[in-house]
Amino acid sequence: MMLTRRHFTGASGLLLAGLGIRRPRAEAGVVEIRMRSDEDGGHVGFDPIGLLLQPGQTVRWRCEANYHTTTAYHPANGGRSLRIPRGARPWASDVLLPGETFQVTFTAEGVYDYLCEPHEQAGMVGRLIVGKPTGPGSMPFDWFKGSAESSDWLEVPPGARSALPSVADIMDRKVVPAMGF
Ligand SMILES: [Cu+2]
Repeated sequence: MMLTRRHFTGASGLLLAGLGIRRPRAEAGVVEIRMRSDEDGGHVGFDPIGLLLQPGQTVRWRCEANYHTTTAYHPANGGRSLRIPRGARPWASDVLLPGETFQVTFTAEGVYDYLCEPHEQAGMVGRLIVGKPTGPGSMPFDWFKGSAESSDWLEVPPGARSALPSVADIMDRKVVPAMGF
């Protein structure tokens, strides 16, 4: 998995807008997920919230408003429970401000659940499926209970659980847009 941190693209976007050139949404093989917020920050989310990818594709998260992170559910990220494929490298962006991006290239097949640190409790979470819907992310939220190695892992909070689209919904629709924007 390849990580690229904090690209600031606001200036080039303004420059291109000034020249009357429309910047392409993303290059081939790169899929964008918008990190959204309404004006008062009362409603936030990843858009799309659910996405089916092929191995080798890159996701680029782009902060559009407010401030956000993209952070994998993984013990390395604050002791959270493992909800990405075993052996896949966990990611955790810094806080991204409007115009900033963070990208990850996905190779291992399976389900990847992730969150926004400031807004996890508010239900700002997302689910990616790379190829086949397998691995810890495809299992119930309490799958790790009863094992010694995972006794101190944190469960996904209720507000985040209820916000995540189902695996079946993502496999069926391929792109699940955020609601309410
Ligand atoms: Cu957020």
